[in-house]
Amino acid sequence: MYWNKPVETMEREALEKLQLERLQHTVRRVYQCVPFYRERMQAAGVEPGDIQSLSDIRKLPTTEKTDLRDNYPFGLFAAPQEEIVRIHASSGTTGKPIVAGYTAHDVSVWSEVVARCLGCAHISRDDTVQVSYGYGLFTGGLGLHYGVERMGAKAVPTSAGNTQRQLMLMEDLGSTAIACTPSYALMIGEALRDENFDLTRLKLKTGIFGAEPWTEKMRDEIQKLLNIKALDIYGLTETIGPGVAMECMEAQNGLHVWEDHFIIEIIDPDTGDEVPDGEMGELVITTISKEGMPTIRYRTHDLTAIIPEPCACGRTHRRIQRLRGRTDDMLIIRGVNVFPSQVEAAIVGIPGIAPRYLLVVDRVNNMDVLEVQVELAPELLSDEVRKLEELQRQVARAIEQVIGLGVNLRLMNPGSIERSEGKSRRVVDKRVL
Ligand code: DLL
Repeated sequence: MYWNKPVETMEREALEKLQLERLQHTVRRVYQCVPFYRERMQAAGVEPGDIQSLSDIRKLPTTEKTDLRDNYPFGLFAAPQEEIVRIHASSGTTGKPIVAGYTAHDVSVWSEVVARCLGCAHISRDDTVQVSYGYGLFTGGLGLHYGVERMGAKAVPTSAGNTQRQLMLMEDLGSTAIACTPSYALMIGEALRDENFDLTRLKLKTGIFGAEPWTEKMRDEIQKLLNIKALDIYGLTETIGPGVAMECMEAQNGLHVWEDHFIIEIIDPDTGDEVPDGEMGELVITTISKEGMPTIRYRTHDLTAIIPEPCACGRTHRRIQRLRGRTDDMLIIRGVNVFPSQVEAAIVGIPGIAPRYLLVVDRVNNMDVLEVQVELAPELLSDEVRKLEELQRQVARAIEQVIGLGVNLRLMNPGSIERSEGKSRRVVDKRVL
């Protein structure tokens, strides 16, 4: 189901022509309006007129989160303040957040791309979408909300939190879809399971989950607990918010990037060189239709790969693989790279274990130690020491096999790892380097 079929199925050649026009326009705009970009481009010896083809994008300097921090709050805005109608913010690298500004046109583009994402999830005007992402400076709530309204479906702006109330409204209002973080979806699913809730009382059929990394195993778990189809949505404040890319129902494999608004590159995070299609690297995004705060070659620190093959759904916009983690949440423990999502993949599905975990990294006698805390599932709580010891060994082995590193495993009582209604905290790094 397409929201905007002509654009979503556009011939590649026409799409690339449009991309180039919009790229040239955006580069001229930031060169004229944003001293930061002009200075960076001058330092790199490049002018707007040098962008003659899409591959010329590589002549442009990249941008980092620290550039947003250094130009806090409005330094990267490319539209006059009186044209800005919305501000959002997200956590920065220090105490101050990073800020994004939107013109009315930007809000409209954003609603359009989110409406396309909803179409990917087969949501239509007949649907009631419970928006359980946080409303506020975070882009999740309002981003989804505007997309739902643009489509003409019904938005229920519950925001995150108060799970019992979410469930009551879900049943009473007949929500057919929910949009929230995958970890909150799990929390809701667990609440349903714990109450032996009869799922036939709900009309829920689809979930639109993103804002944090998750895994296929977690998808299976959520789909089972809520009896829905769970789809992945991606985006970041710096480039617009949710709606940069979305999985389609047909393939449930990779996220279509709306390439008429965003140009993507995948680079080697160490060298900055482009990597071939299909290879994992860091996603770099250039916004080509934003006015308020365009971002040029923004280094997301998100790891993914381009899926070059056409998709069964007929959309021509290329897909990226499910986001694998961030280059900067990667832990280096005794020289080994460890991703929290690897631990998750190892533990989800082990009988007796809940999909809740926390990595605690410390340095003892100059040696990195990794403690993994994992929650026992409520139904399998056994006080038989022998059984628990066996389970502990089994879980530790499963993790060690995936990450290639010995771990101290702590089985935790059900419910004892901090719950989150937004993004979960998966790592506590106590090392002082
Ligand atoms: O999380 C925007 C968003 C809201 C996306 C709702 C999807 C749904 P930020 O707070 O700026 O924006 O965080 C952006 O979150 O660089 C990724 O590291 C991570 N992220 C977002 N979506 C996904 C996803 C929103 N589907 C950062 N899978 C990004 C993995 C994701 N990571």
